[in-house]
Amino acid sequence: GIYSRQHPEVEGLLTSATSPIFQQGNSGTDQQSHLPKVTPAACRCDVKDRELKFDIIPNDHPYHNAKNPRTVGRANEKLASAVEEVKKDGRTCLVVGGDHSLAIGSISGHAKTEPVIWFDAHADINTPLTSLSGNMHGQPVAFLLKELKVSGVPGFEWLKPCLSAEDIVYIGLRDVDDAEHSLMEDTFKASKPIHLSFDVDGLDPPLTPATGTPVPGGVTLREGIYVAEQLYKTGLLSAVDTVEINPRLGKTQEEVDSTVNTAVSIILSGFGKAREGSHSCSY
Ligand code: 6HN
Ligand code: MN
Ligand code: MN
Ligand code: MN
Repeated sequence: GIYSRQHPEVEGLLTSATSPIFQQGNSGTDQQSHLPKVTPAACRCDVKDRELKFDIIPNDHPYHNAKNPRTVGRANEKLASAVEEVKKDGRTCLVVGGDHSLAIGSISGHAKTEPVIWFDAHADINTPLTSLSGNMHGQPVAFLLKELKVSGVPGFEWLKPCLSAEDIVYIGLRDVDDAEHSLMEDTFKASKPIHLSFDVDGLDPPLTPATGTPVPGGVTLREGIYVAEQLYKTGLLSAVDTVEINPRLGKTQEEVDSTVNTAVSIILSGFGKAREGSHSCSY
């Protein structure tokens, strides 16, 4: 049965209840946390709780466009050691936080950190020089990347960037600043040819009814097209499979047509069809 496997031992680090600096947007307000407690019964895991407390450093003046650098930097230093301890213990580490700037400490403390899946509407790759908001939650990826060489930020003397651009996969991006876009184009220069093996059953079943092993809860057409468009834009897409399209399994002509049309739209996007209209430059 699905419960027969070993359930992980988890250590939960709660960073936000008493840590205003890790609340959404480093607002500095002292709200109470309403986060539910992770209980062993809820997930059948052996859960060990730990709460981290952080100091607010007075007179924490901005460093270029990085707000509260010393407070955020030292809090992350503490978080990094805590995560390191959890991993030394062989447990799975769950950090429950507020502000995404905590990823600097969490990812650095987790020594084996590649690959990182950054699931976010935002790229969080602003540097203290490019950020328009000054918010640290828009900058953690830049602090972590070796390529971007962010240095000299007070509070972050301890930090050694531990990620390479090839170690990060972004999912969900839909609000990227202009400066972030340029940073990403310069940084994420993939160099190897890419092979896309696209099984249409990765999409949500109503999109491709004429396929053999549909599974509910798939990717939307918009998301699928986006993936294909982005791969095209890398200029490195050198082979594409589109598979599991089986017209014989369509119950009506309409089901066959919609399956084929979906596959065709994915293929077209992978080969350069842009929804905003085709033009000569790729951006
Ligand atoms: N997040 N790009 C914007 C900024 O302020 O740098 C938004 C960042 C959002 C950060 O995902 O928590
Ligand atoms: Mn945030
Ligand atoms: Mn984020
Ligand atoms: Mn975000």
